[in-house]
Amino acid sequence: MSVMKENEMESSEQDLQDQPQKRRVALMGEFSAGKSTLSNLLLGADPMPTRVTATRLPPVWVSYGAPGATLVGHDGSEEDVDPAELDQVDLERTRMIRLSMESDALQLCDLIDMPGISDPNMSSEVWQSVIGEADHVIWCTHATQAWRQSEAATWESIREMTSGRNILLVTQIDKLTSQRDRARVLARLKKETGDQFSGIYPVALLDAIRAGEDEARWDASGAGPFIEALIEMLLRTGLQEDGVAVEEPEAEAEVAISEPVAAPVEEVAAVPDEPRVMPKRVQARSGTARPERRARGDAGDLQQLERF
Ligand SMILES: Nc1nc2c(ncn2[C@@H]2O[C@H](COP(=O)(O)OP(=O)(O)O)[C@@H](O)[C@H]2O)c(=O)[nH]1
Ligand SMILES: [Mg+2]
Repeated sequence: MSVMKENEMESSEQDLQDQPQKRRVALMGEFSAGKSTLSNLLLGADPMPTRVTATRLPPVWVSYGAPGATLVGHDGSEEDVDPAELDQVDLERTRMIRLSMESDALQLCDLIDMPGISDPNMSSEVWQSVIGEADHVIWCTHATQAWRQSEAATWESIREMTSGRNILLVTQIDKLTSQRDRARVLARLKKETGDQFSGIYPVALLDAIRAGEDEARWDASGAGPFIEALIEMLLRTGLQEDGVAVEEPEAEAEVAISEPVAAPVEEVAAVPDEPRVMPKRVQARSGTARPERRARGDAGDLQQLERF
């Protein structure tokens, strides 16, 4: 079930090569909301080749390719670096770090892990220069202090720059231990953000990463509905000839809001009545081998999630 047949892999790669440009997804939010943890979940590994202890990093732009690291300066200069030295990145000079790795998710999109929005040690110019290049934003808001004033204000200032389809991820939902609190936070977020996001998804990212083969834990993490929505978002967006993402009309105007994931263990204990296939990593996969190029937005047919 988990291994892609070789011909499917080739056909899937061909589809992806046909795409003029991959979508670029920026992960944004306050410091410590869970952006880097989310990137680990999506990539199936930490994109930082070594343990980088620096807490202040410029935007980290991760693309598909042989493992490597490059520093991009504000002056446009590019310098390949030893990944082990990313710790010593000079924030004054470096506009972003570009990393490449061979992760399935990166066959679908590039990921940009952005610095925290209100980090007093980092000028917002550092990330503002990069956000304009993103097509979509996954905004990570910490469940216990969700959608602070600073988040609402920053989002207001940048959302026009995105393609219009963005996701609000309510991270660290495991820290709200009652179902009632979870429902309350989600209701407030829905009210305060209106139609500014395509969907609002509560997730426990560490649980999702640690779920392993534990299906109940994976389901309880809330990661499944979020990843499905993300893939749908990526496949739905068309590109104009100039490479600018345009939105195809939405089927439903409603903002998707996933159910608050079940709180603590006793509620999770029920055996899910679902097939033994769960999304674990984002994976490009073709349904049937067809020589001609597939229509965009043909999400269910073109890609599906599969757990390794
Ligand atoms: N309990 C819990 N902790 C989390 C979750 N996601 C991230 N964390 C922890 O929160 C801290 C900040 O996460 P990080 O991804 O570094 O945040 P970033 O600053 O937004 O990149 C780390 O210690 C993570 O392990 C979660 O869903 N639940
Ligand atoms: Mg981080």
